[in-house]
Amino acid sequence: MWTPDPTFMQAAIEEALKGAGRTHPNPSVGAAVVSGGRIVGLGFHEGPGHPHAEVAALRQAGERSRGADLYVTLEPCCTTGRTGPCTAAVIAAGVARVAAATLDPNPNVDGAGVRELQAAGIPVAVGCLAKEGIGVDPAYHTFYRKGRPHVHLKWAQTLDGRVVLPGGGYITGPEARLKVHMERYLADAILVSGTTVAADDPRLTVRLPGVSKALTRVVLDNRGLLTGREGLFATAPEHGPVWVFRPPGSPTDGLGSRPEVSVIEMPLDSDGRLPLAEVLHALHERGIMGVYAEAVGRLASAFLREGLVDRVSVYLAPLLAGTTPGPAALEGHVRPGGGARVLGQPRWERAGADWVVAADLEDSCSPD
Ligand code: AOF
Ligand code: ZN
Repeated sequence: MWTPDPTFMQAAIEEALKGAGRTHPNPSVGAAVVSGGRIVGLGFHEGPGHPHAEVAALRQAGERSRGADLYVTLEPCCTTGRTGPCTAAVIAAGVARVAAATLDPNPNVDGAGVRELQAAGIPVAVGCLAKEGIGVDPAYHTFYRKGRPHVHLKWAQTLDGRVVLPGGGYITGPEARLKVHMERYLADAILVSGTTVAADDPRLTVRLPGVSKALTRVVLDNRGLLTGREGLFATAPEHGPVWVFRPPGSPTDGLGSRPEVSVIEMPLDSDGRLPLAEVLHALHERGIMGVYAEAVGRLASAFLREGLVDRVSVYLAPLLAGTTPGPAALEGHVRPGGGARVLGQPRWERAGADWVVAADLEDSCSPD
């Protein structure tokens, strides 16, 4: 074991973030090659089929890789997928030592990459800025470590906790809405309730200047309300598929005739709700790693109560709504036996006139 310098791992983390949101199903990874106390190569993974971060950084460093330290946000892979194993590239480049922020939770790697490097006589330190390393791509880690997708629960509310304005319309301003689109971009799927689709008719697309991304749109249609004529269906397939979860024998049909629309039938639980753990299991099986759940009321509370939320972002607008027709931000217990939930280490951030409070919940993926 050797003691890596967190400054260089931080540089690798910043490099990794350049690929965030576009590497699925691969992780976002960054690497820095350090020689003589300074960075001589940087690289990040741009997505499936592109070189891995280590290979990109070693290429940039060239001959200076020999005898250098390699900092990487994820354990180097030892497998051949769309590209060759990084371990072989690291050994061939003559790297002296390797620092990885975390192990690669992919069961094909998960420590085997470290062992391979060690067997070649390269000291490997794992755990430098581990929490931050996981934070580069929390969805990837949650997907493998918890066997379900990472769930980022988001809602926007007035200062009096209302999520619908008396006259309708957006609660937050344009800066906050831009941030929501950036958060959608980082996910693989957006999840909403059928009630939200019926009430707001949202498109659930990523709308960022110069950027497009097809996301899976997941609708939990407990009551079988959707008809297929909602705006959401008109945007498919360019904006991604639509997956509708609903109980068997729903009152409306006609959703299943288009290739981009899938209906996943699931019996309701004893409370008349779609079982969320099973929904997430179905998403996991279909390869969804990160879910952006735009939910309020009973659905948002149920996600919290069942311990299925990894990150929560509350968008807080300086408005007072008074009596409104919609639900409160949360309805129902947020812990199994009732009681409040404390959001540890909340991050408060301004977005125009609004505030965004974000926190990672304590039952989310812990460092290796
Ligand atoms: C790394 N560095 O930058 C990435 C890694 O199909 P491939 O060849 O791209 O391999 C994909 C797997 O490689 C992926 O499932 C994960 O285990 C690892 N990703 N590993 O050393 C990288 N992106
Ligand atoms: Zn690799």
